Amino acid sequence: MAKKVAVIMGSDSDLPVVKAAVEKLKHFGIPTEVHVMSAHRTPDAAAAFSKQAASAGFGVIIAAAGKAAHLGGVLAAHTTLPVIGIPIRSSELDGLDALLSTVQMPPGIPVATVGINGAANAAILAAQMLALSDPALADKLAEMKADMAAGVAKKDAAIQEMVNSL
Ligand code: RP5
Repeated sequence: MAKKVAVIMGSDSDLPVVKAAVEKLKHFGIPTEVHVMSAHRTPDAAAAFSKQAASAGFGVIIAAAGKAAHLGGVLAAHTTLPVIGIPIRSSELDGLDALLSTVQMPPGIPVATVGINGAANAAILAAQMLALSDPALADKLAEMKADMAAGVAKKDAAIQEMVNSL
């Protein structure tokens, strides 16, 4: 059975950013669950979710949080599933606080951290992890890369045309 992805965010105020990850996962046809859980406000719920995630059929956990963003680390502490962190820009420090809190994990408990507000990349990385054992998903990712390359080639052709007309 296809593995699910859990998208956990520290607050519903993170949703406008996190939505891009959910949309991308749905685009790939990956079964996805989305929850609000906080490392600080609901630490027991976050730990309990992470502990049962593997047996509940999840293959990857995405954790999105802002400010002193410990959610990815707390979830990673309680599972051997890969955890991808999205640092959210929700503070006076423009997300640098969340980036460092998410990425600077001690040895033994990695959180694969994407850029600040990098929700789409988190979803693509999760898809790439699941694609290791899902050839159909790997095909969809290859198709996405081919579409991107075609898009760049089209832009390059337009630039050539514009430059030649100068
Ligand atoms: C973090 O604090 C959340 O992930 C959010 O980015 C930030 C602010 O949360 P709210 O006060 O908007 O609920 O834990």
